[in-house]
Amino acid sequence: MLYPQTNGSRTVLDLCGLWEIKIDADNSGKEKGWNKGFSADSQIGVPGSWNEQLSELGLMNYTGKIWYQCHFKIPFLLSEQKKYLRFGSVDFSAKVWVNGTFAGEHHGGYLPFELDITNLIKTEADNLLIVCVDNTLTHHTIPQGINENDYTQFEKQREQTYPCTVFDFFAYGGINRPVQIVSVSDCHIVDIIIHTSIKGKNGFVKYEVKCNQSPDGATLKIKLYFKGQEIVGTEQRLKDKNLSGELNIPNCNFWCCENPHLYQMAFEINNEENIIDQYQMDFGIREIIIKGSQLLLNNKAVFLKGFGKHEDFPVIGKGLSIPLIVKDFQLMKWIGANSFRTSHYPYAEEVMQMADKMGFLVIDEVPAVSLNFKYVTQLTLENHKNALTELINRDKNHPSVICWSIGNEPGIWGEEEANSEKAENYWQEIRDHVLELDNTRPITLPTSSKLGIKDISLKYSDILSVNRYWGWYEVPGDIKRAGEIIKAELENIFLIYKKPVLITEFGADALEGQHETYPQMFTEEYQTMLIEKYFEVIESLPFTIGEHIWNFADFRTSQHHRRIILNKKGVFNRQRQPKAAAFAIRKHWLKDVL
Ligand code: GCB
Repeated sequence: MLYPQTNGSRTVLDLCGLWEIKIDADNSGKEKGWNKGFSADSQIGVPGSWNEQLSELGLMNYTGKIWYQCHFKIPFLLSEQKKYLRFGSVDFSAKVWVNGTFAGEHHGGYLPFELDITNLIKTEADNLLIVCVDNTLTHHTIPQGINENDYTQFEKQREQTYPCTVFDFFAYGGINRPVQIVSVSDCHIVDIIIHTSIKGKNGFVKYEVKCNQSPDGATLKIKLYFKGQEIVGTEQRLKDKNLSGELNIPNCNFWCCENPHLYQMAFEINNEENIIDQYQMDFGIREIIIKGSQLLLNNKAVFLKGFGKHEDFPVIGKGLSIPLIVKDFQLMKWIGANSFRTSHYPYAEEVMQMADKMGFLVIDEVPAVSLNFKYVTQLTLENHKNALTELINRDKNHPSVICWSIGNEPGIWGEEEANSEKAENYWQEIRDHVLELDNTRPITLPTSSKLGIKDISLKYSDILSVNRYWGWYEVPGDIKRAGEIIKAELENIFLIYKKPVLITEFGADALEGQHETYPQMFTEEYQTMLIEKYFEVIESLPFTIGEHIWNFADFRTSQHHRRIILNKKGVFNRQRQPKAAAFAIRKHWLKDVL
């Protein structure tokens, strides 16, 4: 899916701002005709989660439907064009009406979708857009939901959170990313797929352009630029709706962390003298492969230094904030990181653009977090595959994306179904699905210590990702012992699977201002010492390809006795101020340059 862009033939209209909402606690909105308009309970900022914005209305822990409405007008000049209504993400499902007529629906959060509304809008008058947002999760959704009875059934009452979630982050609801109308010519480019490879100093760019039509006499022009200079160009007849080719760039400037060179590719559909459609995109030329136990970027081994993160900030929840994205990247550069994982769901498109521009390597994760295989059905599988299709469709052209993460910690309660034949078939099918969509990037599936080295999901990973909390949940307070255990465990994992090992999570909660002279959990010193111990172990093992600390910043979770409002494993607090660990990490990761 293309990122929206305004140019000579495309216009993006922004519908963000103040919208109105009506809370549908008894699920009667449709019956009452709210799809045709309603008298509002409140205003709401879009994009932005409803929870903290409207906690005074009782929405902090609200689970269910909320109806959104806004009015918009379309410039008369665009009346001849096709119009798509595009949502960056609605968490977790949306039903949409335009001027009272049903326009479509989308299930699954954190990913964009668009609806063709050309025939539903009026160019001469006001238009009414209604969206019914539902943040309910079930056993079959991705991420999976959980209810009170499940805890009882598993005798896990002490694990129960409020609101109930199987995962350790807050399930913020709402229209969390921008809403836009993309106006394009009748004949237009629908998608572009780019695959790059390198040989010596040459870069190779394979492209595939998908159009919605192939009018007689139309051609597609492609030009490739570097720093404003045209490098190569080609023009082909648009005989078919799909067109592909390859460009060779001698003396190519490869994309890498230190020099994230970006080329621009400009596409243009022409019909005799007229330009019908245009699209321009940035991309990087690089190659990522696994060789033995190493991860090679442009034939050079890379070691991943970074974090698992979250999209989470006071008031906006999971709502898009561009300044926050900029700040987080500045902090990641400051601390010496070169990579991160989009734990546990796809992040905003602007995050991926920043990663491309700033040379970060991204493990891009689908929101299949803590799948409980007791409840997994064919429908779960379909939803999971669908989320992967949408993720890969959205992020396939980013040079920063080096790996697809197909989930996180299945079998979180150690249930036997997680290591069953059913689970094996499931992950095989998911893996095949990803490879069908993109076989140019490795696949991973971070595992937890619950099933340990016996976790069958390790079989379905090209990179063995392990989340481990020795020194925290297990052997709490004993950093020395934690170091010994993690070392032995990593050695065993490598011995069995002989694939590169990445520690995707390790860390400790730390309350800013808590100090001690001896190793005391929750102090800033304990967090620092534990992270340093893991660095020492990980970096002593030749088959490891990186260390991702959990977490970049403190983040909100559902209520549970284990959490003091936030998960405090951030090396920055929720406001992005550094804890003591941040300085120690910076000193370590930047030891060659500081
Ligand atoms: C994990 C999960 C992550 C949690 C973390 C923790 O293993 O992957 O979502 O937040 O542990 O802090 O407990």
